[in-house]
Amino acid sequence: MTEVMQWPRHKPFLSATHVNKGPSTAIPSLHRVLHTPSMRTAMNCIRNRYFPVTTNRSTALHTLGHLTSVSGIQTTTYQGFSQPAPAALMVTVCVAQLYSTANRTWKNRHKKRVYRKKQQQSQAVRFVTMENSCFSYSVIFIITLLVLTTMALEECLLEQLRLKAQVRHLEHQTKLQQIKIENLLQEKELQFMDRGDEMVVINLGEKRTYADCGEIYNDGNKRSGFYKIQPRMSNTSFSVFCDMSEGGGWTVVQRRSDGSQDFYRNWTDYKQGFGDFTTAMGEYWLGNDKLHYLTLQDDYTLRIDLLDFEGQRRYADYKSFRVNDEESAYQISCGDYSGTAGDSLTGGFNPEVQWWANHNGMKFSTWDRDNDNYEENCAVDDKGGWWYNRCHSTNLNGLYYKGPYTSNTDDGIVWYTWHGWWYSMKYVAMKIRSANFEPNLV
Ligand SMILES: [Ca+2]
Repeated sequence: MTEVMQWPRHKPFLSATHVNKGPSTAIPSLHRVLHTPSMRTAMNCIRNRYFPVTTNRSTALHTLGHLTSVSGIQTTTYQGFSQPAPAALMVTVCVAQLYSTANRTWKNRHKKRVYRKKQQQSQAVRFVTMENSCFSYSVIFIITLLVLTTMALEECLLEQLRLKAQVRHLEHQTKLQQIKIENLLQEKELQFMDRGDEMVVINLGEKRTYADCGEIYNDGNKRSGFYKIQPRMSNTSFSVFCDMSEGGGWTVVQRRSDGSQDFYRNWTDYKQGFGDFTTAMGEYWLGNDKLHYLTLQDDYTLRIDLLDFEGQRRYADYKSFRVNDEESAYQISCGDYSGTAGDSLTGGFNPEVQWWANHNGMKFSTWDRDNDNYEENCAVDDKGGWWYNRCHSTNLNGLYYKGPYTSNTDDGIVWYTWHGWWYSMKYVAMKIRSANFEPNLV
């Protein structure tokens, strides 16, 4: 009996489950339907022969047409079939259905892959977008930062300019105030000189001994005038003019103001001191012994005030001023210069002239005691008592001329670095104050 193949019509070739699970599950299902060995052989043959790489339905249908035309295969391969051509057609349809299903599954998978790829691309795009956003935000942030920094710098520059302008304004104000102070001081000096005849002896009694005018000032006595002082090494007290201006506490050791006193004197006069110790502008020399006792007790600063006949004032300061004792012929020593009149006392204005113009380290000379470096007697030539060298660049105890003068020698009241040798000062005061002096302003 020839076996006739009956197709199980109550079942579809492929269930939805098989379709969902793809070709790998669909193929065994087909095998269950076509379970005979001969059918399996025939199917394998057809699949290997005609569908090695078939991927779509149109190719399968094309193959179907081809198969129906090759009945030779059907008669040789499917010998058990009574109607070989329809059997081959059924197998072909079955296979075509199988590959169509597989193709759909593949397409679904392909769609999924495409979808996933799109999703990945979309994610990539999102990532790129995010990256771009981050970059944009960074650029905006940097630009904002730069703008803010620039603004801050501009503000700084403006502030700097404003402060500079303020400083210039303050400097200008300070200069104006300094000029005002100088004018006031000059007025005060002129007023002071106008009352030159006034008696200004101030008696503080015997309750306390003062070593110098600084102590008197800091004891509450702020008025300039003659006071009694007694340096610590001195056996006696004496009267001296205390200049309480320019910070106060200045002990005046020499003064020239009007030429009323004779300064061409001997050694003893200069040793003991001479002149007017009562009137406000009295001329005097305090005395070399007193100078020695005063400068022995502390580190003193010497200030020399100068006034010319044009009303101009200048000064010269010397640190560490000291006068030795009589055995050393009242040898002078002084330190660094500062001031506006130039350094005439130590010849610092020209190193080449120091060998003869420097008074620092010189002994005191008078017409009757020659201690200078000159072959003759400078005190005689220049009509004063002084720390002559060979002979001088300042001669503050010289003759009182009224400004420019002519003479055989430079014997006027000379301060070379201001007016040269041929000009005599209107007013001179040599005054000293302790370098440690601190004014008590109460
Ligand atoms: Ca000499």
